[in-house]
Parts: sequence; C-alpha cells; structure tokens
Amino acid sequence: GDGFGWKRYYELEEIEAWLDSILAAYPSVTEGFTIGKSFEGRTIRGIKISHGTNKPGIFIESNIHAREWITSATATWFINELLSSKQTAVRSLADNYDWYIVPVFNVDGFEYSHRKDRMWRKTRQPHPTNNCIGVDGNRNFDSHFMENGGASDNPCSETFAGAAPWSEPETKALSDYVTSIKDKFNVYLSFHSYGQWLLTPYGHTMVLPPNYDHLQDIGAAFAGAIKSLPYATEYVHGSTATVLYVASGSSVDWAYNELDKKVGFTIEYRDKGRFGFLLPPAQILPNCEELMAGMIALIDKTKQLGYL
Ligand code: 0X9
Ligand code: ZN
Repeated sequence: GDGFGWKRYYELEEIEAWLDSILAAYPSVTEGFTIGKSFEGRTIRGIKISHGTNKPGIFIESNIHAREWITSATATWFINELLSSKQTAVRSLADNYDWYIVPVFNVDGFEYSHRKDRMWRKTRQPHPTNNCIGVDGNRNFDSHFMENGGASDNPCSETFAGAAPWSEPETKALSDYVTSIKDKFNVYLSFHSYGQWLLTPYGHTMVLPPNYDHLQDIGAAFAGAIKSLPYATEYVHGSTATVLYVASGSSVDWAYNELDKKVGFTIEYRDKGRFGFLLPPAQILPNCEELMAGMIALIDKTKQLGYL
C-alpha cells in the first residue's frame, strides 16, 4: 500500500519512493537490487521477493519502452500483491517462487515521457553523428541483432537498433545483471503495451522455436484465464514474428537464445488501439487484475510442463 492506489500513473520519483517504502515494510522477504546506471546517470532499480532460499525464479523487465506507462503501473501493483494479498493462489505465487522485478527499466526515457514528450519510446543517449536521440532498447540485445529487417539502422527511427549490440548502458547493465543471476531464474517476462498479446520467441524469424507447442499451451492458459474474468478481455498468443512483426535483438529472444531460458514472453497489455499508449487511469486496476489471473495460469502451466 503506502498511498499507492493505482488510480493514476506515477512518476519515477514516486515509484522509487514507493519502492523504498515497500523494502522498509517487508524487510525479511524483499531485497532491493541495482541493475546499473542509465545514460543520464539514474539508477535502474529492482526488487527481489523471496520467501526462502533457492526457489525457482521469474525475472520481469518492465517499461523498456518509455511511453508504455501501464507496464510499470502493473509491475508495481503486482509487487504489492505478492507482498500483501491474502488470496491463496497469489500467496502460492509469492511463497513458491523467487521474483526479480524491474518496474521501470528505461528510466531516462520514462522521465522524458513525463516531462517533455508523452509518446517517447527509446533511450536518451544522443547519436554521435546525427541529431536524433535514443535507441530502441528492445532491439539492442546481442541476439540476431539487426537480422531480417527486424530493426532499423536509422538513428531517427523508433526501432533504431543502435550502432552495435549493447551500445546503450541500460541494456549492457541489464545483460550483465541477468547473466549474473542466470542460474536463479527459469522464466523471463517483458512487459509492454499495447495490443493484448502474449508473444513467444522468436522475434527475429518466422521460424518457430523448438518448444513452441509448450509455449502455446502456456499462452492458451494465460489467455483463457483472462478471458474468463468478467471483462472478457481477449489476448492473442503466438510467436512475435508470426503474430506481430519481425523484431530482432529483443530481450526475450536474447534470454531464450543466449541464456537458454526456454519460457520467455512479451506481454502486450491493454488496449487494442482505442487509447493505445494513453490507456486511461481507470483501466489500470482492471489491467492489473487481468495480469494476475493470467500470471497464475501461466506459472501453473509452466510448472506442469516441467520448466519451474
Ligand atoms: O516492438 C516491440 O519491441 C514490442 N512491441 S511494442 O509495441 N511494445 O513496441 C514487441 C517485442 C516482442 N519481441 C519478442 N518477443 N521477441
Ligand atoms: Zn513496448
């Protein structure tokens, strides 16, 4: 709790203060961690929630795209539920797994989206030979970088991959941190908006990954649980390249290919385009409820299939 009601979108400073209050309120089951520093020098923070040692882990990266405010709203709400919910299904998520959650990964871009340009997507590092600023963090990972037209080499593009993998201090820091804990988690989730999709690897090719049938079973469980809520919201599940578009150098594909994390999803939250990135605050809590129903089903199916 602590004054957060998820009735509006919070700014970075508020989210960090809230995180501090949560760490202070639940010292025995939480631990703050630091991914590293952004280009503009902000600290990229996360929280580990753990009710024991060496439980199977789930890593959540959120708000890599600055304007996707619903993602950090949902991630913070989810953290709060793991710590305070009395519901049996939520308690078992908290009790049986170690959670590593980074609610605002693209801190510079997020701040910029609040101060200057609500529709900002990328990081904020200037390009040396061009007036355009920033890189699409979700094209900057070192896995099939720039392949198959899944990113742009134009610094002014919204999907600019960067001059090279890890050109951004944020993605480099994330890859170092995630690699350092790679034996502690089995599931990698990346929170995005919008479109109501649950996307599996691969992003860089229409070829389907080896365990696609399993990923689709998990996707069906996630979508089915959300559809069964009173909102009856529909999520479509499938591989990124086949249901959305080709996207190369993404975080989920990097974790899948390079760290061998065979359960990885991009979750694209509400809505389907009516409000898009400007999802009204009144939809924050419904979106959060949907994520929880979907997450319970996703983790349950992932465990049944032997990945957790
Ligand atoms: O293009 C993206 O980075 C994501 N969509 S968004 O509209 N939020 O920008 C989708 C990325 C999915 N990538 C993989 N799962 N590989
Ligand atoms: Zn996104």
